[in-house]
Amino acid sequence: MSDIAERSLHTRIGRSVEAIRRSFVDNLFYVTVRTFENATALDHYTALAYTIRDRLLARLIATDEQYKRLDVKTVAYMSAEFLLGPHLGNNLLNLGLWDNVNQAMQELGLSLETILEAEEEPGLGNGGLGRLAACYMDSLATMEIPAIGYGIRYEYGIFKQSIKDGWQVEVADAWLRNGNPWELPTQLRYPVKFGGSIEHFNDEDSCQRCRWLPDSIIQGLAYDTPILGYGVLNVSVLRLWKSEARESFDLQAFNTGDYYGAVDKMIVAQNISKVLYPNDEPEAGKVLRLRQQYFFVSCSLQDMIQTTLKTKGSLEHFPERFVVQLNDTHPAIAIAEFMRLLIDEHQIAWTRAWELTQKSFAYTNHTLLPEALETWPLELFQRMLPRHIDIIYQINSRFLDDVRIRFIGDTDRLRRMSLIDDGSADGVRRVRMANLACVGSKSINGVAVMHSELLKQTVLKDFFDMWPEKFQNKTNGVTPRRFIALANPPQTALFDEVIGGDWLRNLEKLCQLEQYAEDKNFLSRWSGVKFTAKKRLSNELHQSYGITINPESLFDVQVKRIHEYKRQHLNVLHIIHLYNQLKQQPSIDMIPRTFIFGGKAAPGYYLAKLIIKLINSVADVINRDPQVNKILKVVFVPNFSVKTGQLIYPSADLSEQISTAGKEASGTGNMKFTMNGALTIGTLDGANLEIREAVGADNFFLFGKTVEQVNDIWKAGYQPRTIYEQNENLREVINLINSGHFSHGEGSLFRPLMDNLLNSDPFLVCADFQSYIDCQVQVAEVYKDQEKWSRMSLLNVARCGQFSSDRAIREYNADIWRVAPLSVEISKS
Ligand code: NBG
Repeated sequence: MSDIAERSLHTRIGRSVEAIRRSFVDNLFYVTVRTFENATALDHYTALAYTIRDRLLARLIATDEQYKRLDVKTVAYMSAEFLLGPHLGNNLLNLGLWDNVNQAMQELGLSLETILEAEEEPGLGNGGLGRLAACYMDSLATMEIPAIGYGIRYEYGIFKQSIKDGWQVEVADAWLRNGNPWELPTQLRYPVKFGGSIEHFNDEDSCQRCRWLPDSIIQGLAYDTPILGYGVLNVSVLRLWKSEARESFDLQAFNTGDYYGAVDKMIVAQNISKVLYPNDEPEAGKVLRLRQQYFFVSCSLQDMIQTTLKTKGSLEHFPERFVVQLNDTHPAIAIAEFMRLLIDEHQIAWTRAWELTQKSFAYTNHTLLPEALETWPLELFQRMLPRHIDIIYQINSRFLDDVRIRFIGDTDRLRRMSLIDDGSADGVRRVRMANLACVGSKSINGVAVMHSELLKQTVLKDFFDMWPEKFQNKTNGVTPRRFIALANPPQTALFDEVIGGDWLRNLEKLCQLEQYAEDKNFLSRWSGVKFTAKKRLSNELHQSYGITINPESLFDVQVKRIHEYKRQHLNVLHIIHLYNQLKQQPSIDMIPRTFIFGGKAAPGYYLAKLIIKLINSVADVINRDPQVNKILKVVFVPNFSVKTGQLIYPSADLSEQISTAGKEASGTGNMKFTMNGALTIGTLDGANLEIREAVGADNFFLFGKTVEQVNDIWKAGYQPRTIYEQNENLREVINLINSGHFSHGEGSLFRPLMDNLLNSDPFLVCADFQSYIDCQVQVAEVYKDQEKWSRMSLLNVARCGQFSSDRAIREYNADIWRVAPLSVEISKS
């Protein structure tokens, strides 16, 4: 090999500091077209991203080649959301290149930290559901389970939140504006049809067939993002679809001279993958959302079918080649689309097609809130997907025959289980996506023990009666690579030192930390780790927003989507209660606390936005008041995201998990906090239950009504106003808000929220108020004893191993997917 060739090879893949440095400088010039002197932080980021991308390609290719050669069964994780967070740091970690890159940047006089900061994060999800999908992709690769993620390449992700005058303001998230080094464009394209009509006909063998005559056809183009495993060579692919007009778009329009008509159609096609919908809002007429769902599902299934035909020769073997996990009902239309593809396009008979479907799909439910269960107006569905509604009717008719046989004479059950809501409530007939998912799947799971139990007792009870064997629990997990190693380097270094190397892949090994629970020396190092994280956040907040907080104070943190059921307003009521105490008794012995909030409200969710305004208004008054602001501080960190999460989780002393019992399916933030040594104040809801069991009741601050008590309260006829009248603390807090104290005298501003609490209080804020503030008193008591707090914190971490997404993925694989792991190898030659 010539010198030059050897060097170029080296700069592409070499792992040495020198190779990385050279490669970076090359990329800075040849990719971003900047001289070293003129380059910005973004240019540095881009150059480094390409440098790192080059170094992962060999693994990607090797994985692809080995999976293909051995024709392995593959998990297809279908999700409308993947909330990935920044890639660069994660890829450095997983490639084991962190130290060398850090040094290479230092030698160039650059800071790796500043470069990492410059990455735009792909916000292709709303919250926990999308982040879970990202954690699962990470664990699938790390566990060496062949997998592909399928989703949508939204041009605009979840909106960016800024705060103006205390209110949330939404700004479009043009995350692709500066390009995206991590995605590899492919040539994979599939057509997707919409609208029109269907036609039944007999084929040459006199078989009844159906033909779909769509009125438009668009095209999906695949972009692949490599997802690296940690400590292994396996790389999974996240395949996201972008919608396009077909190249030959609407020739007819051209021929008749309607150029602008054709252009309009092209724009309609491109719009499908344009923007992620924020959730937590009423469905009302989101035609585009149904289009998005069908679009990505259709592309993904066509892709899997093509692969199966290529490798197995026949779709009879589809269930041996793929198992499709439906992440909530957003991709549930896949059941009908798979049937259509098998029957209409691959001439498989109905009965066989249905068997193949039921063997291939599995469904995860993520919510108990009835209003969040997806349904689509039948009329809309029919107009957009005429063939699918026909198939759904047929599935339904056969299914209801089975129900009739099982439950003779139970007509109400038939009505409840039907895939079609007959519109008896509001006159609008609807397609029930959860029912479709249940009927077409071999397994149905909830995301925490309690959630899975409640599913069986409530929203999916009828399906449980019918098929108890389909129901499972798979408690959520989160990846410790991102949420410990990347988020909290000092903690990682300490664990490396005392447990040794591979705890990040075997999180249960954290149990070895228990032996230090009585070791004062260690406990003080442990508090030191926490203090470092608190200082880091304090500095960051100071730099970015000019806010000063005291790292010695208790960091009391609630970061998650803003929603009434998550009860950020309960937290605020407690803050005002402390404020009242301080105002009334300035010399009271109160531990200093910094309350940190973060989270986005759905743009159309008025009360959630009013909660944000309330937090900021209370912050404004408290933070300015010299009588209290040495003790209390309130901060709303704008634009909560994966990136800000990585900064905030490690800094928390106290994790607020205070949803009304029975409302939070699992929660995953709760796990991220626990892994970083925060103690939880929480209700018996979602995975809090399992966290409390794991870490020990003594190391968890429990409060609030249980699910049973919540049900009893509603049965007995809940009267929040009576609680208000009887509870002086609550009355003082609510009266102060209503007096306009936090709104420049404008007492009406928070009325809608306060009236809601007093008149209906759908999430039992009043009922849990006293229990919550009592529990907060205990928190403060324990915090006074720093050593005790530190011990409890250490025990939380030592016992949180089961909340790694690796454990979750292992369980999914053992009980649902049954895919054989395969270690990818790269020959040294
Ligand atoms: C959310 C739940 C959370 C859960 C995540 C991931 C939806 C529909 N559901 O409790 O609210 O942790 O899913 O399972 O976003």
